[in-house]
Amino acid sequence: MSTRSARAAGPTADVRTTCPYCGVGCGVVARHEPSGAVRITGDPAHPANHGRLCSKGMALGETLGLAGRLLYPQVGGRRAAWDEALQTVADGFRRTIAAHGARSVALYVSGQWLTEDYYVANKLMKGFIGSANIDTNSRLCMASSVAGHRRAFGADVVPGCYEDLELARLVVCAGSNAAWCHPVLFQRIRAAKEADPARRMVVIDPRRTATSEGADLHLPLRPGTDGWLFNGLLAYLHARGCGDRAFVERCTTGADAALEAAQASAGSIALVAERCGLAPAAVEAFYRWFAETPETVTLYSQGVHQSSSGSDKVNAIVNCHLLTGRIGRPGMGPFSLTGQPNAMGGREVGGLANQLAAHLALEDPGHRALVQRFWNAPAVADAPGLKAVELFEAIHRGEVRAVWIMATNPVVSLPDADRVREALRRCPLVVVSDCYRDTDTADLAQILLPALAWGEKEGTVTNSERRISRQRAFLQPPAEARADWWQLTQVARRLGFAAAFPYESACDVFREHAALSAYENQGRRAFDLSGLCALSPAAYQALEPVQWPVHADDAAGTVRLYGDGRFTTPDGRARLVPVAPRLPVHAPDAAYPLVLNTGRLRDQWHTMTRTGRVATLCRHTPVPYADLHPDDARALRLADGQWVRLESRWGHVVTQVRVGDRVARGSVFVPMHWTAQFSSAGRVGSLVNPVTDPVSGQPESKHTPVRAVPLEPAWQAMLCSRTVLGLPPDVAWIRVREQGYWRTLLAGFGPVEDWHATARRWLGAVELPAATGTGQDWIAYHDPKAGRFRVALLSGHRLLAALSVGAALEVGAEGWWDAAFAARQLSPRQRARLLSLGASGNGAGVVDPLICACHRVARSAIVDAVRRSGRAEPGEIGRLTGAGTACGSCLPEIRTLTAQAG
Ligand SMILES: Nc1nc2c(c(=O)[nH]1)N[C@H]1C(S)=C(S)[C@@H](COP(=O)(O)OP(=O)(O)OC[C@H]3O[C@@H](n4cnc5c(=O)[nH]c(N)nc54)[C@H](O)[C@@H]3O)O[C@H]1N2
Ligand SMILES: Nc1nc2c(c(=O)[nH]1)N[C@H]1C(S)=C(S)[C@@H](COP(=O)(O)OP(=O)(O)OC[C@H]3O[C@@H](n4cnc5c(=O)[nH]c(N)nc54)[C@H](O)[C@@H]3O)O[C@H]1N2
Ligand code: SF4
Ligand SMILES: [Mo]
Repeated sequence: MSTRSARAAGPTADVRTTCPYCGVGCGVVARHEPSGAVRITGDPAHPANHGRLCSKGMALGETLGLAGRLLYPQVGGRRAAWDEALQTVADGFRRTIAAHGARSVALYVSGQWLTEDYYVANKLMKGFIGSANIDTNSRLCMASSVAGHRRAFGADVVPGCYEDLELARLVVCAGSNAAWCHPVLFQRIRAAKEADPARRMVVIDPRRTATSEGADLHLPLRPGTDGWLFNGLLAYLHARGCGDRAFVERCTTGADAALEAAQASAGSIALVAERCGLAPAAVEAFYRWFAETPETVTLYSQGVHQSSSGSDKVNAIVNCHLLTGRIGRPGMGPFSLTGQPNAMGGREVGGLANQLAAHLALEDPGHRALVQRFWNAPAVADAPGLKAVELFEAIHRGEVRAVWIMATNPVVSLPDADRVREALRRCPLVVVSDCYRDTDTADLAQILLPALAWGEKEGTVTNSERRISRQRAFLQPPAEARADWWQLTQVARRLGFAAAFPYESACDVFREHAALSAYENQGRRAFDLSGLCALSPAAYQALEPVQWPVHADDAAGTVRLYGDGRFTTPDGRARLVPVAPRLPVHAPDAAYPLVLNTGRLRDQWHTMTRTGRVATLCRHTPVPYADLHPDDARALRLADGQWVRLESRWGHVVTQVRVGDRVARGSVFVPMHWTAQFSSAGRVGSLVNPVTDPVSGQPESKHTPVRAVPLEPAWQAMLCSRTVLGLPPDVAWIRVREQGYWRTLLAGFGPVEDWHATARRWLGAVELPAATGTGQDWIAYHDPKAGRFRVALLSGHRLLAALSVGAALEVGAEGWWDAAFAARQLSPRQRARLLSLGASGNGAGVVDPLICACHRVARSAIVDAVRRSGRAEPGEIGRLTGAGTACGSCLPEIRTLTAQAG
């Protein structure tokens, strides 16, 4: 994929860098073409992806434009010079600290940061401001793994590597939809399975997903019951004599207590099956396969972490690997998949409120003294800071009075998100650093600081297998955007800490970070970059991907840890942790009978600030939906495509319904991505309960009781327009980005007296594209008997906007609007059909989804090809349509469509 750009940084040689999305950490090559375009391809030399990219990576070239970027600092809504903005931040923080103490200020940061940004923020807060009130969106993501790893291994270590997933003969995916969330890694697993079909995959997820579709066994367990399932496995393994007694005795502690807890809670398959809502035979098959397969890897992600017992679930999984000694050796081990590109790096610098830098422990006075000496800091925070959910509570109560939010969008992503929005409205000082101007969080900032984006910034990220890779710049910084580490350094200097913040480049920061990891280490701490302390700027620039620890005497890095049975606890033994499984805190009841589960879609990244700019990525799932089981839908009198209001005790969303058996009875799934920029009430975070895990502080984002209230709109409309149009507060709307225009679906609940006047008000605000005439030309069609009103606004022969209103939604034939908006001049035929949409419309509420983003093949075309070819086989569909022949992210969906036909 390529895009035009005149921002080449320096010579136009290929630049090797790393994808800014998921924790797979794929290598990317950016090439400036003579046309001025930047071509993005996978880096064949990168060990994570060997040249492959998924649909989001392939579309990176289309995210490089400057539309919507935040390009200048702003103070109080007006443009300001950097000096003024930085001084205002520093003064605000200084005044707040003087009046209310160091704990009245906070930083809230992000696993999408580079390690260098993160290091500087953490040092400023914990070493110089002297409070640990820095937390990160990793609290919503990886905190339960961090807690689980530290309890089991004594350090936050992922022992294995990606190759283990190819060597494994059994891959267990617990609470992970890797086919969509870690697509390139999933393709590596699939390829290994295709080469040897005897390899097995088990997927543990209450939902049917693209990951579960191709699995040998799918366990659709009752939400939140993983603790019973893995405790049951531990008890089973012990009862069958599958434990590795020598390993357990020599290398672990706590096995007896863990077994006792497992037997007490999940001593029989019948009990586990009952607790988890699974068929006993399915549980037995899973246990038997695990027992008989030494080369087993258990992958886990948010279905495990985002739970009020997330840390215990992690330890329940790790216990099974410790009992069998399956850890740190080829093809075996527990494997926590990291979400964000630098979720791992953020933990290395101690970005969480209860950590210290370089995997040192905040609660350990010796570690605090070490860091204080190394930083030459006045004091190092000696108490944990506020964890994300607590932090925004403290802002709401007025205890934290100044917050600087960087590279995250908490008004969307935190639970109880309406309260988070209210907290920021009340907060005396809100500073936001972001690359984009219009985000739900930036909307509430008094000070906005423009950050460099991917392709413009320099630094490092660490992926799920501990591999450190460089992100390199290949574009000129636009306007006044600056690196996040630079912004923090400047504020630190203005707060009087110039000597400790001398950095002039990302390389300066990285070397200090590496030196701290080596400082007084002598092999005691797993996180050790002593081999990278002395990199020259040129060597840093050329740094090849490498897995930590990187010891001074072995710069090649470390593929696996703990294979020798020595762990990073004081006694060198791993700990099995007794787990007493708990159900989610809020159970469904008569008032809120459904359980809300939330998560990701294949082609969107979180709050859509980047992927939401790419029309092809928006076409995979154009409209947010609530997935409901057909039985629940029937009982609630909800039909596919109907508008629904979901309500919880914390808030509500309005969305459309998708009926199907992807979810179990009693469950509803809503994607996490939609924001106030894309919908009137689509932020699912406003529904989510703010309950957290007592050990990790991670929120229970996968489990909130809700109810579904069908909405009966008085009218529905589709509005297409070249620019974003403002809409009145009393209508529900969802905005879809299309190529060159916006498509908005609307639902209204009161009568509209005069559609002509209303249409003029809504559509009249559309901005004319340059080089269009100034005259506006309205054409309208009204059929009061049928209740249908259509209007189009043209300038000359160019279409500016169109609206179709009626009792049902009318969206138009596939591709028709794309062609109409792309035309410099509408043909007479197009013009004539503008007002007869009904004749060509499909009448459905949902636009035909794009399954293959690379070759732009819609679902209907694939279904058609399946029907025509009579051969239910993805290769054949690829030959006929091209679908699935580029990045391959859509292959799981194509397999499902062919299987349905076959
Ligand atoms: N396309 C895309 N990819 C991404 C991201 C993105 O935004 N878009 N974000 C990245 C980030 S930051 C992260 S953290 C990862 C997340 O990657 P994943 O964790 O794989 O993604 P999710 O969709 O959040 O949740 C995974 C699954 O957990 C299931 N689940 C819910 N409750 C339970 C339960 O009680 N038990 C079990 N076993 N499963 C349950 C859900 O049904 C869901 O299918 O993805 C990364 N990759
Ligand atoms: N309901 C529900 N909520 C969830 C989850 C869930 O599964 N369900 N998952 C949780 C998880 S795992 C995660 S990781 C979070 C993610 O949630 P967020 O972190 O809030 O989501 P993003 O959209 O990734 O926000 C990143 C922001 O940083 C900006 N940005 C990107 N790069 C840079 C940069 O280099 N510098 C600066 N200054 N800004 C930058 C982007 O434009 C964007 O505004 O959501 C969590 N929330
Ligand atoms: S799998 Fe996709 S999103 Fe993840 S790093 Fe690779 S290309 Fe990027
Ligand atoms: Mo995440």
